[in-house]
Amino acid sequence: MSIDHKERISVAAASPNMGSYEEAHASFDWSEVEKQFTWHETGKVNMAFEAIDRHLAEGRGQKTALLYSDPKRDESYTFEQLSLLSNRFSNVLRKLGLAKGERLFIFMPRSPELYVALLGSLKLGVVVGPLFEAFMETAVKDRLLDSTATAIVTTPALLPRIKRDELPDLKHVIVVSDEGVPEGTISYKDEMAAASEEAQIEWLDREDGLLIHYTSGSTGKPKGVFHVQNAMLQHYHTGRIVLDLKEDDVYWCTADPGWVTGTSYGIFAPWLNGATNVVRGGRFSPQDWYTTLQRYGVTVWYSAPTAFRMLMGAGDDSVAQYDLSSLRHVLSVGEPLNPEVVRWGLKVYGQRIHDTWWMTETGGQLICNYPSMEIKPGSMGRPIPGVEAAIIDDAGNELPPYRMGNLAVRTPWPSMMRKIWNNPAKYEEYFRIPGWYISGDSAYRDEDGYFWFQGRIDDVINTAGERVGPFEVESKLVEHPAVAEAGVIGKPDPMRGEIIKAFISLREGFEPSDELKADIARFVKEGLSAHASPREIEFKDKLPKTRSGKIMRRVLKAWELDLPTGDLSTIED
Ligand code: 6R9
Repeated sequence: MSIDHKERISVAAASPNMGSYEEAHASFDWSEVEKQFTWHETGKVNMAFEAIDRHLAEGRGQKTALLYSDPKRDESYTFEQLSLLSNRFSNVLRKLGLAKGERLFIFMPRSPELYVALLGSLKLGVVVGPLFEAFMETAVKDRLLDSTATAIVTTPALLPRIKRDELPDLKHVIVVSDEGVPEGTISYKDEMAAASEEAQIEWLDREDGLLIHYTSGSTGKPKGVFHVQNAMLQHYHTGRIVLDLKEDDVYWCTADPGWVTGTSYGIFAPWLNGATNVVRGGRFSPQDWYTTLQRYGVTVWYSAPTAFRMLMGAGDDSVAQYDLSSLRHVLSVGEPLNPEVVRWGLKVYGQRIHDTWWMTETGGQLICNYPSMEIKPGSMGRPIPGVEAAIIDDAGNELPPYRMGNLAVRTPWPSMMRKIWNNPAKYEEYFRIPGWYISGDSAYRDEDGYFWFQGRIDDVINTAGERVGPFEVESKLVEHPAVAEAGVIGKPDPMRGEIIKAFISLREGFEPSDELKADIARFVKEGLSAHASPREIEFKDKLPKTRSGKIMRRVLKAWELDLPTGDLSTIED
């Protein structure tokens, strides 16, 4: 059985920060969360201060804030050290003449300098645009041009991808390097050495800018999703009740800051809650990740379905060699979490994997599974206290349980995007039904208020009059012993409207064959339903994925139908 609405994974014995879900909802008030921050008294705020400097005054200055390692470096930083380093960086920018509201991009692989530069920029009220290191020339140019960025922090290896003569607004190129830096660029190392450790923090309004995260749409150029300081309410609150962070936690979010998960939950949520934050650079491998978990004694681990599926594919033996007994809370985001993965996590880690749903546009988690809640494998959980979600039709009517429709969220919530840079029309589209944010995801709700993701609205398949979510077919497919990953699309068909086509990558040790295709199709037919069984199967070595690990179904569809693929800047390879 792939999705079983009756299946429950009960609550583990522990004392989570949030007790009963129902009680937390009934008594919730955002104004209580606000009391955590300085603006409560002063009316002014600064994310970098709240995430880092505040801990110095509260006796956590000597506590480890950042545990950084990659195959070449191995370092640790206290909250005080991060405070002083980010002070220095804010002075570097001040000297260059940068001011509140200007856009600075960070284009480099994970390193302590990335985090220092980000925090230092925020101290000055500069709006940060994080970029994946994998971006090529055009992707970098599009984003810098659209946002008229004036500064960028990068490394010598990535420098050639910044076409300065095509970027009239870009004045400052700061290069992080142990060696000298090219003429016309600014040396991070030299400027940091010369800068003072004391800095003037720019006190901001709650609606002042924080980040601009570019995210790709299916058509057109990427959208600059603009977030403000006020988002810290959501980051702090969800860090407490969803990540369940406590004073002694060693927390590891595996996401890169180029993806919103790597900022909201790789930087802000853990540090606003005073946790020790692990950052591991370099490439993914099961051995490397398990070593990281073991070595630091990670207690709370936030990752993505694509990673869990790869770890599952590496086999249970690869887990057994490590001592992962420090783990007490595991979470996932980015794609639907297949029930099979949840069951596997319970078996090999002895942990429930908690799915969380949210988007770049929402700035923070909205629908989640909590430590205090029963998990229904395949469901993304229930709205966080302070947020209302619903399934509505295109006219805005709420739909009854188990009816598939638009996943919508009641506006506003603290970390909601405040604009799409340069594109007010695009922004308005999300709010076309009064009172609601329309996510673009399709889902249904059950009688207990749990939400079940089906696919992006555009991905839902209509075959012989039945609406089929690609996720339930993919979840069945990955239960087949030969299947590593699966992406399912609807392919136009004169008879049936659409037929289901599955793209499949195989696990180690399996070879493509017609017999295997037939066996997989039969497996879905017998385990799920005849109409959901793929009529076509194509084997691929790899499926197209985004940098954040999402299977790009629109690309599969474009390949299949010979259509333009749209923006590919976030594709993995
Ligand atoms: C944080 C992030 C957003 C889209 C979202 C949905 C998919 C994210 C999910 C999930 C099913 C989950 N998504 N979490 N689908 N279950 N728990 O991922 O932001 O990169 O903007 O993507 O990702 O389709 O609309 P972003």
